[in-house]
Amino acid sequence: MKPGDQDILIVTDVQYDFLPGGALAVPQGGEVIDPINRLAKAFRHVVLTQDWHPKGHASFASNHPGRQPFEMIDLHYGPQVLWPDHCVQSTPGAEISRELDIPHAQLVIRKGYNQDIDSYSGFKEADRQTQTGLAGYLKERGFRRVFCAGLALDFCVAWTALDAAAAGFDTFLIEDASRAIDTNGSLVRAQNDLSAAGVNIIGSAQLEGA
Ligand code: VGL
Ligand code: ZN
Repeated sequence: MKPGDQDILIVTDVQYDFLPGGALAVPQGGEVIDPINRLAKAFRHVVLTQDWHPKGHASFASNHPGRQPFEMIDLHYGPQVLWPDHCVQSTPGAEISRELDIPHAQLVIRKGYNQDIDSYSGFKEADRQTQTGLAGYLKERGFRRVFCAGLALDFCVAWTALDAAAAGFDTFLIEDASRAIDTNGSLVRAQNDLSAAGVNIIGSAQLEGA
């Protein structure tokens, strides 16, 4: 496949808190940077997402007395994994890695900024109602195919890909340019959901120029 003008690469959450030493470090998370930099050169069109929570966000275990990170809780919109505090607005951990070499990225979509709603997906928040506006942006610009990579494969990359497919885009997840958290079966669940939704799992070698 050769990326063209109707194709967009969405690079998800390559932020210090998800990288080695970060508050919610994804195992081998740093290994996505080289493949993503290579991929990005093959795409004329790239957007980035940035997890961007207010202090005391509803998804933080620290906000729920007696609860621990990686436990489940019920929030007003349904079940929610509790996380260590991460990607707090304007903190160093929320910064996008300076090792990403994508000067031509066209948009950074911030998500998870509503105090009471998490947002794994770059398209729709965890209440499954609130839109970020990304689908409208991509449609208005005439994109047809969406290619997803980044952190974490089983949360923000998977949910972004699932919502891209649901919004009608032909959707691809680039496996070697993504890494998973894999907590309580989340990776297998994500893989099942992705295949049920018709998301194509590919390797970056299948993309010409990457
Ligand atoms: C993410 C958990 C919480 C992600 C973000 O980027 O996959 N995971 N917030
Ligand atoms: Zn988050």
